[in-house]
Order: sequence, then structure tokens, then C-alpha cells
Amino acid sequence: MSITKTIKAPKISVKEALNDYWIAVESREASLIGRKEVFMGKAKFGIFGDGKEIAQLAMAKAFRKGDFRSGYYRDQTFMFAIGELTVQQYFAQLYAHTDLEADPSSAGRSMNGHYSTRFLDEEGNFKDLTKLKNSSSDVSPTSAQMPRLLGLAYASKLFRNNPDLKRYNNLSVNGNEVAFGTIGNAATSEGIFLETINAAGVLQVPMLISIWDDEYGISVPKEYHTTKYSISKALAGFKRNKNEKGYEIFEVKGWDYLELCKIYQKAAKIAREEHVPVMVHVTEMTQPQGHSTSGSQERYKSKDRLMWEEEFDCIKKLKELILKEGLANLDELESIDKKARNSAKSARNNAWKAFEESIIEDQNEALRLINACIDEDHNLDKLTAIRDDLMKTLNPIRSDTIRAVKKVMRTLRGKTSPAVKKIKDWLPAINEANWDRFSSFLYSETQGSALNIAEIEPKYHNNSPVVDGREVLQACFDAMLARDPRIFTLGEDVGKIGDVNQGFAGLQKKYGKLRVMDTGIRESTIIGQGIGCAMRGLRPIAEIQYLDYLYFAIQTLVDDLATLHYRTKGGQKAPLIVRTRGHRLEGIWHSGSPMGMILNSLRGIYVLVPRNMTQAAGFYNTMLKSDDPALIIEPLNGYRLKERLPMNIGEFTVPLGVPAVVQEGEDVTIVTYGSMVRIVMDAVNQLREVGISCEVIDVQTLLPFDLNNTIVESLKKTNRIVFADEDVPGGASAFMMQKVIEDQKGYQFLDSQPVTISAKEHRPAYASDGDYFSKPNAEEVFDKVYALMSEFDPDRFREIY
Ligand SMILES: Cc1ncc(C[n+]2csc(CCOP(=O)(O)OP(=O)(O)O)c2C)c(N)n1
Ligand SMILES: [Mg+2]
Repeated sequence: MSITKTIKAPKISVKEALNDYWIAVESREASLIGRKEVFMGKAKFGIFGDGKEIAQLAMAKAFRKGDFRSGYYRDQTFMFAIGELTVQQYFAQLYAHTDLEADPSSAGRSMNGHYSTRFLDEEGNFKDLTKLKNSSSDVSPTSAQMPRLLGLAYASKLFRNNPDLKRYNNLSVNGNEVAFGTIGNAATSEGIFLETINAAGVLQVPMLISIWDDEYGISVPKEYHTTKYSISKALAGFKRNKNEKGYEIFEVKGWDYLELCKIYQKAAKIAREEHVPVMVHVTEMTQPQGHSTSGSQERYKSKDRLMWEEEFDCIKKLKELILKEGLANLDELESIDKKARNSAKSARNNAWKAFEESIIEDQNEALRLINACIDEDHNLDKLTAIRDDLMKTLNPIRSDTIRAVKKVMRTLRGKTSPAVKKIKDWLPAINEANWDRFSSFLYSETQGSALNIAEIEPKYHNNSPVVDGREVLQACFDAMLARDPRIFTLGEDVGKIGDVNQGFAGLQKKYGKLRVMDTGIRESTIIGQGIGCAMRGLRPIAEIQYLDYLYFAIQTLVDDLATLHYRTKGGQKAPLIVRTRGHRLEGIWHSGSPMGMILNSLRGIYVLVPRNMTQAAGFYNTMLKSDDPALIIEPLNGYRLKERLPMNIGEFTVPLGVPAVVQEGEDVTIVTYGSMVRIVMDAVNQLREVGISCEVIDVQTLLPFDLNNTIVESLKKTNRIVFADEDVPGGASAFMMQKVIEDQKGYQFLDSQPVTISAKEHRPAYASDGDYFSKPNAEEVFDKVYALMSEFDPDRFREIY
């Protein structure tokens, strides 16, 4: 056998072909034993890449340093082939090994098959991404990888076309990178798939999307999924031609090694050089073990289909090809089979051993501590039973140890002795270690944390101009676009007219279309475009035109942006600023304040609710210095209100988690934010006329909320508190109440019941009266505060109604 011999077209050396064969066999073996691990109870769930190996080997050949992947759970072979995943790491993730060295993708936080590489160093700074093969971090919801894929590809377009970005040569080499996407055939039915495909076609970005088509989505066959049963046929209208831009679309069979290699070379070249999106529809793929460990495919696949899948197994076909081309004989291939399988097995063994050792360390320590208590003769029978149970646990996990130790401590309550003290001291230390394992890195924990950005106060001079609120923002945006070429903004109507409220008016003209850009109406991919660009070191501000339209993007925000830093344990970041305006305009779909939804689903993103445009500008300046993502909700009715323009408009910052006392008072504390501040202030002025003095606190940021517990200090003085919010009952008002009454232990200082003021249950009706009768108004605030005071001192505050 000659090493220099090559298969005809494309040129693949024998060595390369046999190496591919090795990777395929090892990867297949990993899938086969992975499934068994789950059935043996060593892992909870498994989803594997068997049947998809050969196409991924071909894709890996076209994937270069500096490129990016945004894919899904079937891509293990690709990850092995590019050298960014070892089989041992693959198993470590299956077992949920929480050490980063064991599972660099997710430190045990994601279920198996969720791949990522580490973009950031220990300080949270970008590595030289041009020298790495980069995989953005996978998520489970089908098609959720698509909006981000658009952004990863779009960043290359910016790097290529904006000369001011050339100096960031650790982030891109002239935009020569390709963003490779992968998706299952069934997932292409999702709206965000189609939204992304359209947007990438419009934007003409270097995106190469592969569809792994095995004709099924779990048990459901293609007839239920796709028009014409074929996504490439259905999307044929997206194809480019001589006169019109669009896609290059290829269709190729998933077992045809040579054709796959050829097509991926071609596809990547077009995407890389021409900046054109390319689609590779890989058909005739199989699923030898069915969808996942949660069911067997015999329930839904016919005998004929199963037979066909065996016949067209891609590894079997590669083997046939190698034999046919005389690249190796059967003995040689069987020797590879054996060695590659053994290699997978020993990787499994090593991963399991490392996982067990990491768990057993805590367990052994707990057993030592429990035994010490037993030696002291405390409640002997009970303690020995707990200890024996722990020792007997099959495949123990960390919670087994914690459960046992807590039972022991309950049994020993009230006792003091050296052994009891030791076990008591151990628990907080182990809790802290487990907090790090399971709960850390929701937000940045490095220097770039938004919480580390120091306050710089706005400066004014005697004749600082008084301008419309929108002009304050515009001046801020102008200053930031001037100072940093990485900053850009995108959104509906943001470009030419400078957004519907003209915060960016004139700035596209000044800075160009790459910095201030219009987009189609496509909220999910506006966010995805921002996420991908932020992940690649740019500083996007993605605009959602009105707060109510955040619903369209909520899935991308919740599942991708909010979890990114957490699910990679600090390995990737997307410091995206989502700009929107909300709370009060007109009618059901332009005046909502779905704050409960936001607060409950966007942990991982800071939520900033400025009461005016000066505070908003300060927040933009703060967040642009930080590594964290944020949602900034400007108060819709503030653009035409007058504000003084700070001299240091591009520099001053507003710190996060620091409420502002906007009115001092004695009788009642009113906690609120955003547009409600003005309504509350209106009420407070009326309350003053009847002799009630209110302290008004603008929380300014909901996430984080009052980091230094300042609100409870006000409550200590007034002993009465009202939470005013324009979300539905139980939304942000309930959130704020819990924070102050429970977390800040405000309940101790209450002389009256805590009160919430919120909107009606329904969304707001149209026009000014609709607003008045749907949302909280000044009279309602007056009445609720008055009622509190009246209950306390009925003689002084006589009943009104
Ligand atoms: C939004 C969403 N809906 C449902 C699921 C459950 N689910 C996981 S995989 C899958 C089928 C996906 O099929 P396909 O896209 O063809 O990929 P394949 O697994 O066949 O490679 C479904 C329905 C999910 N993960 N996300
Ligand atoms: Mg499928």
C-alpha cells in the first residue's frame, strides 16, 4: 500500500482516507457504547451521532482555523475530526463530569452532544480566535442554533468591509472565516430556520449550512415535515443566478465519501471567497440506533427502512470504497476496526474512572466525618444506617453525599463535640464547591463584569442645553460610534431614519450602513445577528422596535443569550445590548410591559429600566465597558420630554443595582421604575397636598436589584411600602416585593401590609383612556397610599369614598 496514492477526485491520500475511517469507526463505537452506558444507569440520557459520520468528516476538511461552527447534537464526528473533542471528553459530558478539564464544552452543565470550544481565557478576554477552530456552544431546542449562526457569519462581513476593524487581528483575518451550521431535517420546519435562511440570503454572508437529512424527526417521517419532502427542493427559489443574489445549494448523499469531500471543498470556497451563503443538503443519512436513548426505532420505522439503513450505512459504504479503490485490504481495515473500537472503550473507561474519582473524593471525606461521629458514639444505629446506605449507593453522585450528611446533621442536632464541629464546618465548604460547579458564571465573574464598572457622574455647566430626551440619546450614540469601531447598531428602521424615535437620526449618514443598519422585520435573527457578532468580539446594539415585539425574539434570548456564559462556564460570552422602548404607547400591542416574563426568563441578561434618556445613556456607556449582555428598556413617552444634556455624554456611567431616591419622604416608601416614576411623582405631589410625605425610589435596574439593600433602609424609616409597576399583577411588582420583604428582610419593619400596584389583568386598551383605565394611574397610586395612611390614622386621614 502506497502512502502517496490518492483517490481520484478530490485528492485524498490513503493516509487521510484511512484516518477518516478510523475516526468514523471510533466515533460509531462511542455512540454504541454511549447508549449502553445510559442503559446501565451510568448516564441519564444519550443522543448520538451515529449514521452522520462520513459527511462530518468531509465538512471537517473544509473547516479552517478561524472558522466557526453553530450546530446541534449529532456533530461528535466533526468535533473529533477537527481535533476539538476527545472521545474521553465526549464521555465525560455524557456522565455530566463537572470539571472543565474533563468536559471543556460545558463542565457537565449540558446534556451529551452539546459541543463548544473555549473562546475566552481565564480573565474573560478573547483568545486569538483566528488560530483556533471555534465551535459556538450548542443548545437543545431544535433550530435555536440558527439565529446565532447568522451573527457568526455576519461578523465576517463586517470585518471584511469595515477597514477600521482590521486592527482586531485576533478576531478575524479580513473576514475570511466561514460560519458552518448544522441542523436536522425536521428542525428545518421551525420558523427561525426559515427566518435565518432568508436573512442570510439578504445579507449575503459566508454561512455554510448543512442539513443532516435522515428523513425523521424522532418518530415522525418526512411527509409531515417538509414541502416536497425535501428542504433543498422547497428552498430552490433561494438559489442565486446570474442576475440575482441568493444561495448556492448542493444536494449530496450522506454515504458518498468522495462526493461529500468534493462538495464541501467547493461549498466552503464559495462561502469564504465570495461571501455567499451556501446550503448543503445531505440526504440518505441513517440513525443506526434510532433517535436517542428514550425509545426504540422499531416502533416507528418499517422493516424495509431498517434494512435500507443497514445497507446504506455510511461507514459500511466507506469501507466498500476503500476496498474497491485498493487503499487497504480487509485485514488492514479489520485491524483498524479493532483498534479504533478499543480506543473508544479505553476512552470510556478513563472518563468513567475520572468521573467516579471526582465524586468519590467528597463521598470519602463525608464517610470519614460520619465515622468520626460514630466513633464518638452519637446515635450509633441511626448514623451507621445512614453511612451504610451511602456506602452501598450504586454509581454514587454528589447529591447522595449531601443528603447523607444533612441526615447525619439532623440526627446530631444540638450536640457539640470535635467530630460534630468538623462535619458542620465541612458542609458550607462543600456547598460552596457545589455552587461553583452548578451555579457559577451566570454573569461575568471577571474584571469585565458590569458590576465592576465604576460610576462616572454626568457633568453639566451653567448653560448646558435643555433638549428633547431623544437628543440626549443621539448625542450618546454619536459619541460611542465615534470612539469604537466595534460598536454598531441594527434593527428595523434604525438605519436611514435613525429609528422610529430618531435616537440614531443622521448617524447612518455620518458612520455608514455597516455601523447603523436597517434590517428586515425579523426579531429573532436581529437578536441572533447580535449574539453571533458579540461572540466574535464586536459590540452590537440590537434594537427591538417595541417592547411587545420582544415576544418574537424571546426564545433566542432565553435559550441562547441568557444561558451562553452559564452553559460554557465562562468559556464564551456575548455582551450584546438589546435596545428597546416600552411601557406606554397605545393599545394592546404597543404598550405592554411584560416584565414578569422578562424577569423570569432572562436571568443571565441584565435588565435595565431607565426613567429618562440621561439614565439610559449612562447605562449604554456602562454596558459598553462590560462583558455582560443587557436589555435596556427606554421609557417610550420620554423621547420628547426635556432633559439637560450632560457635557460628558459619551463617558458618564450609571452603575447597576443602585437605586435612586428621587423624592425623600417620611410616611410611605414607593418603589418603582421606568415610566411609572413620573406617574408616581404626580401622585406624590397630590399626596403632599393632603399631608402625606412619600419617599420615591427608582430601582433603575431590575436585574440586578438593589445590590446594597438600600430600599430596606427607607422602609426602616417609613415602615410602609408600596411597589408600583405597570406589568400585570404578580409581575415585576411581586418580584420587587419578594426582594425587599424577603431577601432584604423588610418584613421586620412593616407597620402596614405591603401593597402592590399593577396594571389590570388584560393588555392595555387603546388611546389615552385605554391607557388610563388599563395601567396604573396617579389617582390609583394616590388612593392606595391614602388608604394605607387612613388605616393607620383614620382621624387624620378621613375616608374619601
Ligand atoms: C423546540 C423543540 N421542540 C422539540 C424538541 C424535541 N426534539 C428533540 S430532537 C427532535 C427531532 C429533531 O429531528 P431532526 O431535526 O431531523 O434531527 P435528528 O435528531 O433527526 O438528527 C425533537 C422533536 C426540541 N429539542 N426542541
Ligand atoms: Mg432527522
